[in-house]
Amino acid sequence: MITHRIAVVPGDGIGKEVIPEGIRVLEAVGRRFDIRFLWQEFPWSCEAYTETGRMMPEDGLKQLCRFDAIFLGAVGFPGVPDHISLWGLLIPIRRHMRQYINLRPVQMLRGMVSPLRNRTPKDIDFCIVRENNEGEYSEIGGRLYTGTDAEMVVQETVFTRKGVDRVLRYAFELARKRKTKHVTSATKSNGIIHTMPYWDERFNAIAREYPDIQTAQYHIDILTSHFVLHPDWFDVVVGSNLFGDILSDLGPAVAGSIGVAPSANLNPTREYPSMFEPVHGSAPDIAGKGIANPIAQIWSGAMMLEHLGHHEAAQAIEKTIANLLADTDLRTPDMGGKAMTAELGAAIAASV
Ligand code: GGG
Repeated sequence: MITHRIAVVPGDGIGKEVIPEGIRVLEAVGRRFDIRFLWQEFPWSCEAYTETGRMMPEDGLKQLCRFDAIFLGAVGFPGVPDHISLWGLLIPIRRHMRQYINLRPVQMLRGMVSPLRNRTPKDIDFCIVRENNEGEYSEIGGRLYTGTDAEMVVQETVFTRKGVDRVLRYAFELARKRKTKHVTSATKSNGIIHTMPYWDERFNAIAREYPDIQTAQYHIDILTSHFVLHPDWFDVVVGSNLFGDILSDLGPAVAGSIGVAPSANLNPTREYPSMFEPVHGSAPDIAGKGIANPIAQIWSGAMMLEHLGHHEAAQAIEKTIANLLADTDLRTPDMGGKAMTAELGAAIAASV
């Protein structure tokens, strides 16, 4: 029996509703595969911010470093500005723990209904590799002449060679393990004059190290339309922090629901714990109703198991999700059904 210490941060909104289902399924698969979890929950959230003025305590990052992995729900709630909640919790964790890869699989599973006409599961199966530590998500910048007619604001994008090369290499290595062996780069080097031509330059340099991998490069504007019109063109898609974030909401929407989309914030060196969270946010509009789709959280749990070295257990969860969608009509409302969050979680836990 192997034991893993997992930090749990349910966060806000539906994060608090889907996390228990993720844990329920991981406990069930743990019983089958002899894996024990020691969960420790941290109530860091917008509610905590309202009470204490902080999303997490001053030593929060230090506390998290003691764990094997972090299992996170969602961050953000009306009443606390989104930049406060994100920069008070999610982004410091990603950066401090050097989780420089955000891996976001996009898959239309059998039984899912795409909003695109005539698309089937064989058409939509790709991975988005999002740069997760730098790029457009940067603290560099500021305001001048606040509150006057001369008010101005500057926000700097930061691309380092180390940061760009490592995410590109990760994408190419991932493509080597996949069927099509193809990497698409998201760029905007026609409009963004310094950082994006640099991204292209590094993409071309790294691509030369991988002659066995085919490549494509698209400006982000036309790439969004290709996602809708030709989702079957994609295998691995690599993008900067902002582009990767946008594409990884669009991809799952095209596949049928953002409610199933998982993600892994990975520290490939394993110097710090990695963090696993659904792509979706806290969804305040449906929070408290018990109808959120728990699949993204449960699938993120499978990605956590994979990272912790439990390939078979991870596969068991993924297969159970796939079978549930293919063989039953148990669906939460985002997928056109009437099932509750806990019903879906219980069904997956029971058959895993
Ligand atoms: N599941 C995590 C979450 O709450 N995501 C919402 C969000 O806006 N994230 C921003 C980001 O991933 O950069």
